[in-house]
Amino acid sequence: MNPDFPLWLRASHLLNFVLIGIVLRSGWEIIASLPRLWWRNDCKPGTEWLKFTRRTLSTEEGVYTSLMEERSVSPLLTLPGHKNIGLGRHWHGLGVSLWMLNGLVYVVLLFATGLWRRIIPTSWDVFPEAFESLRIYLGFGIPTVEYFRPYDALQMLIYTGVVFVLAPLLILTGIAMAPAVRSRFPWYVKVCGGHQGARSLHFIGMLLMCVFIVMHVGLVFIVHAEYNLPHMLFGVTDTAQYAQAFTITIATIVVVIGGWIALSYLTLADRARAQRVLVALTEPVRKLTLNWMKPRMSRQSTYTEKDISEFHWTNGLTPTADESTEWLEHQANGFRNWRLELGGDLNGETLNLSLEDLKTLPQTEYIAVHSCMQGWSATAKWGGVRLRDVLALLGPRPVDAHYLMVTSHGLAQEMYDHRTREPFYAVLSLDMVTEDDTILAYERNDHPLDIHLGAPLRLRVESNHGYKMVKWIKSIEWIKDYADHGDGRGGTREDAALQAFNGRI
Ligand SMILES: Nc1nc2c(c(=O)[nH]1)N[C@H]1C(S)=C(S)[C@@H](COP(=O)(O)O)O[C@H]1N2
Ligand SMILES: [Mo]
Repeated sequence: MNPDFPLWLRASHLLNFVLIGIVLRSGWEIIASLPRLWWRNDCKPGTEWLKFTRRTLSTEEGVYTSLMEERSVSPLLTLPGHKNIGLGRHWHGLGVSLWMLNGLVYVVLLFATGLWRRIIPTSWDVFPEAFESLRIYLGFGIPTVEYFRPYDALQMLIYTGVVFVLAPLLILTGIAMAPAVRSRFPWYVKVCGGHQGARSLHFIGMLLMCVFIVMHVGLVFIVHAEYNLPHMLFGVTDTAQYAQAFTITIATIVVVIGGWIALSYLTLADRARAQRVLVALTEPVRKLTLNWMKPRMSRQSTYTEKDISEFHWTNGLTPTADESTEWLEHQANGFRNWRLELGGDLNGETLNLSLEDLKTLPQTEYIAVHSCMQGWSATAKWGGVRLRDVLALLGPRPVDAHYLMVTSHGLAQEMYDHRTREPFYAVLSLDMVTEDDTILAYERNDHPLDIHLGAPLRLRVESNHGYKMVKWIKSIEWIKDYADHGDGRGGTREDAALQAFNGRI
């Protein structure tokens, strides 16, 4: 007998269950890193439409950092749990990639086998019929088994909605939050309601998906389970196999949930290993999708003065006396004696450039959206000099120079292994170094850079999240390989297992 539910359908259904758990749990880790949701792009505290924190924040810029907002969630709930947004993001990337691949295979086979006719309604009758089912459910009744062929009208509508509307909505709004996408296709992010619109819609989509999952799983056990479960497990309706199907279903659910939780603890047991493995697994996907997206100057005309935010979040606080007396002296002096140390050992010589020196180079200015990987965003006008123009002062790039390292006067907010705090740094690939919108900014919104935003000079890399954009720059050096610096992962945030080198997502 030909099963109603072929093996591929049952397999992809099971895989979907495993993967959606990874996607949801890692998504919750990400939202826990900044449990506030906005529609407005400037993310001003107090303008959230939803928040999962009681703390009220002042609207004075630069007195707290977004990292302080990160919440620790139990590993039983999120992946991996305990304030690990970076690893959560890696899991999200891996989970989503596999989930989309599985979904693609499912949809292709659905059409190839003609089974799409069972879930996509082809007649308007589906609406009155679905309404009738709904009426029965609302009266705490259950439509008789003849309604299900194998799905009833209400199921068809909901499955079609989940597969062809909700899932694409989640995918499209997820993509809109990648800075690589924003700097290449800014109009697309605007269509999604900006970074915060996309983020909020993504969140609402997630909620709808959760409601669907709870109802779907619940109803499988309530509505004609003696038909459903054997169908789902063995592909045929054989009510004699109900007990067996029931046992296997419950056991599978328990094993999968146990597996999700085990992934959390496995990840937390060795975070550096987890980062290594996850980055290696997701690298091909990033190469295929994001890395070819070269930023386009068109972005500069996409945002106008009107878009400039009232409020700009801060990450990393102004250096204090225990961090850098040197920077404090420069600040007291109006940065007259401040010098950018440009070059590094690999270059042989080091140039010491004053702000005035930098200002003699061609100036560039644009309006761009800043996004922090934690989720907030802000639009500002940045003015400064292109990084590539500054590097040109050094002459040709040393042959061994494959990366550029930018180091701050300020220290990392905290070290992931609680050792003494070290200077904040970031490493850029040659691609990023040469992009039009990779600049050393000395102005924001036509004013000299504010103290908390990195005065006198900060990096802007518009094709990436904020964690690359070193503030209070001290030095810029050519280096051979980032493996030889810090913990060898390409920056303070990467070292803390927060990001993949050049994640751009
Ligand atoms: N020196 C230093 N630079 C830094 C950081 C930091 O902690 N220290 N945080 C980075 C991160 S994660 C972000 S999102 C941006 C925030 O920039 P803003 O404070 O100007 O908004 O700064 C980046 N540059
Ligand atoms: Mo950030």
